[in-house]
Amino acid sequence: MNLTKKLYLIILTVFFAVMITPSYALDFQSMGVFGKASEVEIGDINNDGFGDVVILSGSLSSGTIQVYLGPDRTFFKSIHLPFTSLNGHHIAIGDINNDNFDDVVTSYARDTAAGEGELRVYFGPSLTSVTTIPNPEPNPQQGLGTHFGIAVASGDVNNDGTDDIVVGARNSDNGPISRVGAAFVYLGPSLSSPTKIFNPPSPNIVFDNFGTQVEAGKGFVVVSDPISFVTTNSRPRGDVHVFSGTTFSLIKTLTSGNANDEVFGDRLAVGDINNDGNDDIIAKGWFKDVFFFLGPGFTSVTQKIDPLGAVSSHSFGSGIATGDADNDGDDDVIVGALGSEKAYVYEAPGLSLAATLSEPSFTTFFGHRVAFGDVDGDAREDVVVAGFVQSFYFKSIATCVPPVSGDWMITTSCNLANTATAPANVIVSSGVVFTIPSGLSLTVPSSEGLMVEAGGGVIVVFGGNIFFT
Ligand SMILES: [Ca+2]
Ligand SMILES: [Ca+2]
Ligand SMILES: [Ca+2]
Ligand SMILES: [Ca+2]
Repeated sequence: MNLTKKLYLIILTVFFAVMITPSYALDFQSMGVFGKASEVEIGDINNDGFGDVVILSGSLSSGTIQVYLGPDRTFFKSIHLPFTSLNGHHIAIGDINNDNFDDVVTSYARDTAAGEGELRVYFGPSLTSVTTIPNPEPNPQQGLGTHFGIAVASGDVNNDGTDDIVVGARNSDNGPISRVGAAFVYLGPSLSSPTKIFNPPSPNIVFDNFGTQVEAGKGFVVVSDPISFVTTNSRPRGDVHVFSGTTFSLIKTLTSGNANDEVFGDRLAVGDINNDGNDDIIAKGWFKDVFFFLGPGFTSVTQKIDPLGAVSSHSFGSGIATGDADNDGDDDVIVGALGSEKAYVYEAPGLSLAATLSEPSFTTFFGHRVAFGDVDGDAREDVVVAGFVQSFYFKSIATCVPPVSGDWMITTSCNLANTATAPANVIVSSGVVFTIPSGLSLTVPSSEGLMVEAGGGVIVVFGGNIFFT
C-alpha cells in the first residue's frame, strides 16, 4: 500500500472512530495540596506564563495571603493582613496598573464604627508595593458600619484594556435612606474618584443587602442583593443586577424565575461560556441550582441542578469559577458544592458534566471556593478547590480511548482513560505526549506497531504497562 493511500485510510479510520465515540475527554488529575483556604484565586503574578496560586486563609481575627508560583507551585510569599473583622477579608486578581503582572486585590469589611473597611492592591511581581484605599463613605454613626469590602472583584468593566475593581458595601446609605447597600467601582490604573452604584428601586430595599456579591464583567458590573423582596416565607427571592461598565446605568435585573425563597445571587461568576466575545453571568440560587445567562442580552438561560439533589444542603454553587480547561476557546465552569464536598466541571459551550472532583477524606470542607488558571503552562486551565482544612490542586488533562477499529492516531496529548486494547497500530503524532497512567495498561496486537511520528511525539509509561499480544 503506498503511503498516500495508507495516510488516507488512517484519516478515514480516525474520522470513523470519532464518529463512534469521542476520542478525547476532559478530566482532572489530583496533583497536590495546599493549606486551608477561605478563598483562592489564580493569576500570573510574575508574568512568566504560568498561573500562580493565591490563597487567602482567614479567621475572625486575622487574614493571611499565601502565594505559590507555577508551574511547580513553589512557595513565594506570605502577606499578613493586619486587621480583625467579623466579615473577614476577600481577594480578587487583576492587572490593575496594566503592566502585565497580575496584582492581588484584597478587601476588608470591618463591622465596627471606628474604621470601616479598606481596599488594598498588592502589585506584582514582588507584591511589596501596596496601594491602600479607605472606605470612601465611612459612617461612624452606624454601629454596624457600611460593610465596604464585603465583596470584591476585578475585571475590565469599561473595556479600556486595564482591569478595574468593584467593591460591595451592603450597608451603605442612599441619601436619607439608610442601609440599602451600594457598590463602588474603581477604574484602573488610577483608582481615583470611585463611582457609587446605588441599589435600584425595589419594593423592599432596606436591608436587602445590595452589594453582598459583586462581579466585574467585560464591559459590565454585576451586583446582587440576595435578600431582596422579603416574603412571608422564611427566605427571600434575591436579584442580580447588571450595570453598564461605562455609564453604570442599570442594563438588566436577572432573577431565577422562582418567585420566592431563592436567595438568588448568593454567589456570582463571569466568563465567556460560548466564546462569542461577550462575558456571560453565572449566579447561584438557593434551591440547589445554578443559572447561566448568556451575554450581552442575558436572555438565554441554562439551569443546572445539584447532581446529588437534596443531600447537598443548598450548597451547590458555594464556589463558582470559569476557565478554559480544554483549550478550545470557551470558558468551562466549575461549581463547588460544600455540603457534599464535591466540585463539578461543566464543559462549555454545552455545559455537559465533564468531571466530578472530590477528595478521599470528606473532612476538608472541600468545594466552598474554586479557581481556574493555567498553573502548569500547557494552555489547559487547571483548578484549585479550596477547603477550610486543606485545598487541592487538580491538573486539567485530556483522557483518551482507542477507536473500536482501525489505527489509533493520537493527535492530542492525553492520558489513557482505562485499560484497553488497541485494534491496530497506535501512532502518536508529532509534539503529542501520550501517557499511560499508573495501574493501567494498553495492549497492542503483536502484528501491529506502537510508534511516534518523526518530529517528537512522546509516550510516557507513568507506572502503567504496554503489552504486545
Ligand atoms: Ca507565574
Ligand atoms: Ca500589574
Ligand atoms: Ca478598565
Ligand atoms: Ca459569551
